[in-house]
Amino acid sequence: RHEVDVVVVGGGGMGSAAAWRLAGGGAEVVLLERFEEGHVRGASHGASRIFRVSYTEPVYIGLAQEAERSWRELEDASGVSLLTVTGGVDHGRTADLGLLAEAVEAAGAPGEWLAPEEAAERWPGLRYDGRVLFHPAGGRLHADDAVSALQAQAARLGAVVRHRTPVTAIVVRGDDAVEVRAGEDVYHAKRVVVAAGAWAGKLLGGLVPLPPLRVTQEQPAYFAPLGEAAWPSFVHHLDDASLAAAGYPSGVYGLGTPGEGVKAGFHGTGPVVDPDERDFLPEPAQGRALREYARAWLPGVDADAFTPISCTYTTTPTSDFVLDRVGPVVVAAGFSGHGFKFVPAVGRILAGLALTGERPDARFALDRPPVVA
Ligand code: PYC
Repeated sequence: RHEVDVVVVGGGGMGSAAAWRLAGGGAEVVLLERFEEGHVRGASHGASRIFRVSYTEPVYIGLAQEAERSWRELEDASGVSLLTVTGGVDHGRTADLGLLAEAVEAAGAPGEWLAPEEAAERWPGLRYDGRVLFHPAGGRLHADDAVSALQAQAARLGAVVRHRTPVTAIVVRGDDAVEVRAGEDVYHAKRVVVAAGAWAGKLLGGLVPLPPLRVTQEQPAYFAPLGEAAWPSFVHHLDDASLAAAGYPSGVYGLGTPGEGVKAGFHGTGPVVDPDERDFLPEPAQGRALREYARAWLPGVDADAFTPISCTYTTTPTSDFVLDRVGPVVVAAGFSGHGFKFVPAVGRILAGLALTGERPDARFALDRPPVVA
C-alpha cells in the first residue's frame, strides 16, 4: 500500500510531462509505465516529430507557442538539445493555406509566402505544389530524448518513475480518492492522470464518458536522402480530387531526421488495431503509395531505399484532444497524431486539472457535441 498525491498512468510524452509539471508544483507523484524505458509500442518513440505553430485554430497556435517556451525550459533544466529549428513549410492546392497564413498572422507569428522556385532553392529535396507558406519557427523535436529528459527532470523534482509496471485496475473511491492497482502494489491517491495513448479506451472506458477513439497502426518511413541538402519540416495538403487522382490516402507530412533519413508519412490512414495485438508490419498498399509519393514529390530521396516505422494514432472525431477531469480521474487522450509538439504545454494543463481543477479550452472537454457525418 502506497499513499501519494497523484498517480500518472502512462510514461509516454504526455504522462511524463504531467509528472514533470506535477512534481514541479510540489505534488508527490508516481509515474507508472507498463513497458520498458525506450519501448516502441506506443506513440512517443523515435528520433523525430514535427514542431510547428502553423494551425488554423488559435487555441492550437497558442498551445504551440507555450510549448516552444516550455521545450526551451526543459532543455535548460536537462542540458539536452530537444528542439532544432529548421523552418517549416506548408504547401498544396487547398484553401487551407490561406486560412493558415491568416491564423498565424493574427497570432503574431506570421509566415512568409514563397514562390515554388524560391522554396526549391532553399530546400531542393522537396517538389512544391503551388505557393509555399514558410514558417521560421518550424522544426524537429527529438522524441526519445524528450521523453527521457521529462522523466529525468520529474525524478529530479521528486517523482518516482516506474517502468515495466502495468496498471491492472483503477477504482474511484470518492471525489478525492482513487485506488490504482499495479499487480501486488496498490496506490492510494487523490488523483490519477491517465495518459495511456492507444490504451485509453481499455483503461478509462468504464470510468469516464470518452468520445469515440480510433486506434490505428501508422506506417511512415525513413527514406535515404540523396546528398546533404537541408530539410524543413513539411506538410503537403492535398484536396480530395488530387488524392483520388494520385491514389494517396491523405496528404503527407515529413521532416529530415539526421542519422535516420527523411521521415515521411500519410496522416491517420493506417488500419484500425488493438494495441495489444499489433503486427508492427506495414500495410502493403499504403507502403507502395508512400513510395510513389516519394518518387513524385521528394526528389531529394531514394524512393526505393526506405525503412518502415510503426506507431499508433488515437484519433477523436474532430482530432481535438481530450483533456478533462471527472472526480479524481484526469484524462489525457485522443492526441490524433498531432500531439507531440504540445507535450510540455499539455503537461501543464494536466497538472492544473489535477491540482487546482483549472479547465483548458472547452474544445478539449469530454462533453463535446457528437460529430454528424
Ligand atoms: O505535426 O501535425 C503534425 C504531424 C502530423 C503528422 C505527424 N505530425
